[in-house]
Amino acid sequence: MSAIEKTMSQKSIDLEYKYGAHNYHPLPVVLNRGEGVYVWDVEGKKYYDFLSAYSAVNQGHCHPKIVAALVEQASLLTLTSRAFHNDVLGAYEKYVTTLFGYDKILPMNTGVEGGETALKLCRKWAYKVKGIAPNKAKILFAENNFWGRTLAAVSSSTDPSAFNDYGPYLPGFEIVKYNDLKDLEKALEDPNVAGFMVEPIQGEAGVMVPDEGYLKKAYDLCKSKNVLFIADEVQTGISRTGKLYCCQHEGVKPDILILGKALSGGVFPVSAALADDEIMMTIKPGEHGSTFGGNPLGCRVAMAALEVAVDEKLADNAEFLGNIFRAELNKYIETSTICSAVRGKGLLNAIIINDDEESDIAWNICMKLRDNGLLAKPTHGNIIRFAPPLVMTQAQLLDCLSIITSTLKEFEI
Ligand code: IF1
Repeated sequence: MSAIEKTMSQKSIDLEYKYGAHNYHPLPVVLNRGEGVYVWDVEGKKYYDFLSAYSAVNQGHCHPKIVAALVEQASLLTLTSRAFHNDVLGAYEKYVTTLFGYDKILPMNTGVEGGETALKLCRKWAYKVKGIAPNKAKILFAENNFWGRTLAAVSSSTDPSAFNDYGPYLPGFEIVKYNDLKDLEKALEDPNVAGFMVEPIQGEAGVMVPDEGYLKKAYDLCKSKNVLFIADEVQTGISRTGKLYCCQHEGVKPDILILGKALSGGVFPVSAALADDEIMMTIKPGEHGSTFGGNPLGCRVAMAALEVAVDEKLADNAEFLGNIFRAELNKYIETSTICSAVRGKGLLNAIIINDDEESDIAWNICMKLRDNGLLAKPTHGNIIRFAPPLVMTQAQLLDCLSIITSTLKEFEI
C-alpha cells in the first residue's frame, strides 16, 4: 500500500512496529477516544469496548467524575514521594480501608506490584509471626494463575509462554490444582507453607469459575493450618463480578486482598495490598515501597473511581446484566455448531469456541466483531473474554448480544 493510500490507523501501526518492542499482537484497530462503553478509532468508527482494558475501565472510559479528580489534583500536586507526607494519602487510606474492611493498606501502582507486595508481606509474616525458619517459607499458587510479568510472577507461572527463557526462577513457590481442595489440603501439610495466593476467578486462564464453595473451603483449609489466604482481585475486584470484590460472593475476607486496574477506573496506575495489623505491621519503615506508591494524584483518582463504583451501584448492574448475557448466549449455544459454552460471573464472562487452542477461529471471530462494531480479544486460542464497562445499560447489552450472535452465525458450519 503506498504512503498516500495508507490509512491513519496503518500509519500508527507501522510506527509501533518500527519503533516499539514486539511484545504484543494487538487486534488491528487504532483508538483515539473513549467515552463510557464506547471507543472510537482514528477513522472515526465507533465500537463497544467489550474488554475494558482487561477490567481496568469498569467505570467506563473517561468517566467525568474521575477525570475531574485527575485534572483538579494534577494542577495542585502530583507526586511528593513518601519521603514527605501529602494531604491526600491519609484520607485515601481511611476511605479504602473502611470500604473494604481492613486495618491498613499498602499503596502501590501496578497490579503485579500489588501481588509482589502481598508476597513480601506473607514472607515477613511467615518469619516474624508464624515462626517459619529463615528463607524456608513456601507460597502456594494455583495452576494456570496469572498475576503479572515480573520475575516473581513468572516464577509462579505454569504457562511456558510466560516463563520460558526467564530463568533462574524465584524459589519457594509451589503449584496446586485450581478448584481442587484435595490438592490444596495435601500441599498444606507442609509446615513451611505461609500463604496461598489465588484468583477467585482465573481471568487469563479463560474465565475459570471455581465450584460454588471452593473459595470458602480453601480459606478454611488455610486457616486450619495457619496459612494466609491471599486473593488476587486485580481483575475480579471493583464490582466486576457482581460484588465489590469477588470473594464476597462466599463471605470470604482474604488475609491479604490485592487490588489494581479498576481501582483507578483505568485513568492512572493505582494498586494496593490490604491487610489487618498482624500482617501489615510486619513491614517496618524502609522495608518496602515505591516512588509513585501513594502519590496524591493516584489517590484522588482512586477515591473518585471507588465512589463511582459505589454510587452508581456498578456491582448490582454487573450482576443483573451478567445474568442476561449468559442466559441469552446459552440460548444461542443450544443450536451453535462452534460455540460450546459461556461462563463467568457478573460482567466477567467468556465463550468457548469448540476448537483446538491452535485454531485461529477465535481470532477471526474477534476480527469480524471489530468490523461489526464490538471489540473483544481471545485469551488462550479458543476462548473469547467478554468484559464490557459496568456502566452499560440493558439496551446497550442487548445491542451487543445481537452483534455477538449475528457475528458468530457467520462462522457456523
Ligand atoms: C498483560 C493477561 C489479563 C491480572 C491479575 C495481576 C495482574 C493482572 C488477575 C497484573 C494483569 C493484564 C496484564 C496484561 C493483560 C492482562 C491480562 F492477559 F495478561 F492475563 F487481564 F488477563 N492479577 N492482567 O489479570 O496487573 O501489573 O498488569 O497492572 O500483561 O498483557 P498489572
